[in-house]
Amino acid sequence: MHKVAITGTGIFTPQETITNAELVASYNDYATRQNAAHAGEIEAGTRAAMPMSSEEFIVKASGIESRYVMDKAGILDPETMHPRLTERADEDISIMAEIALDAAKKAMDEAGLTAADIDAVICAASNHERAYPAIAIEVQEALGIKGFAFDMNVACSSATFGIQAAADMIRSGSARAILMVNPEITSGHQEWRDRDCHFIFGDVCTAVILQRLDDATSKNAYEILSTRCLTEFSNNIRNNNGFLRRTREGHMEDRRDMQFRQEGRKVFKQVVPMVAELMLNHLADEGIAPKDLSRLWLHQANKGMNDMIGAKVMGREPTRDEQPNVLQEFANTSSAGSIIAFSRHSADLPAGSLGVICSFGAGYSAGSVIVRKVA
Ligand code: CO8
Repeated sequence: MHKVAITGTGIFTPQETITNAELVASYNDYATRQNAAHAGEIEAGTRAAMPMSSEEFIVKASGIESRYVMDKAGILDPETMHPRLTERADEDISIMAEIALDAAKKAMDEAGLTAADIDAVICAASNHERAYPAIAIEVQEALGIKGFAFDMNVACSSATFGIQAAADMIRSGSARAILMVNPEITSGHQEWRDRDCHFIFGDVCTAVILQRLDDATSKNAYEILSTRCLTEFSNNIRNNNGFLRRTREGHMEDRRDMQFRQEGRKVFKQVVPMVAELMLNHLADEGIAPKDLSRLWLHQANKGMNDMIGAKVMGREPTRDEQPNVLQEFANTSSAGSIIAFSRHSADLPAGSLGVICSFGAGYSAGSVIVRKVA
């Protein structure tokens, strides 16, 4: 069995941002127009008026202040309320592959690897822009990587599950080095017309290089000591869009259940203990005391969730340095969140430092990756 290390990470960040103030102004404009258009039904009591959103609520409930998006104009236009992305010809690179390439090149640079050094590509994300061919194979082709590639989806936990899949393959010898990318265009399956969730998500892409520890030359390498994944079925985060849509009466209409929806409060209450238990059991089984951890790179969904999970795992309130959040700037970027936190906040730790990358979300699903700084 070979030892495995994360030797490079990269982030693609879209150029446009939406602040809470801009988001709330657009949503409230949309809600006001809807209420005016349906004033008669609202007055007759056959339709509920759409409630207004507020910046204060968003920051207090989630900690999110801003988000990056692929198309600001379409999302903020009260006539559209979703991104408008230009259709591309089959011969042109797809948008998920394009942003994955940007992040991948940065990760490969940090690892000091070229395409010739990489044996496989995994595209792990919470949605894919088409059924087939796999986005990962398109990325593989564009980079000139030999070997194989595949897509996988475990919602917000896709990156940690992807790390486990890649680490297991490298450990057992079926690949020496693997590129894992997480292109998350959440704005495409987010429901921007629902005030309960319109503030939650942002777009980004992360990339991670994993390779044999023996081959690692990176100045920022982390050995993967152990990985653990967990799933438990729940309908509390759900999206019904899928390939059977046109087979079902009425499913081609503009339906609420074809975008992201959740029971946010239930998710909060059920996922926090599940994730804390997963991390604590994982650490105990590896003989690592929480007091020996230098950093937690947690999934970036909600500041309150992270505060609670961090306190349960560390046995005390972690400092901002021990548990860095990026959600105030990026919002929830699904699987990419914990990787952004790791990418931005891992170079400063000294050799020997221990930490955990952990993501969690729909499924339910949760993944825990214990790492130790090499160099
Ligand atoms: N402005 C003002 N008021 C609001 C707003 C708003 N925007 N939204 C809701 N309210 C109101 C509610 O209607 C409610 O009013 P009332 O008390 O009168 O009923 C009140 O505020 C309180 O609402 P909540 O109980 O919903 O508020 P919470 O404190 O629970 O906060 C959160 C809501 C922030 C959603 C919180 O519950 C949360 O973060 N939960 C965890 C969510 C989570 O982590 N989910 C994971 C989803 S990500 C994932 O798994 C990946 C899926 C795939 C990616 C999808 C990409 C699109």
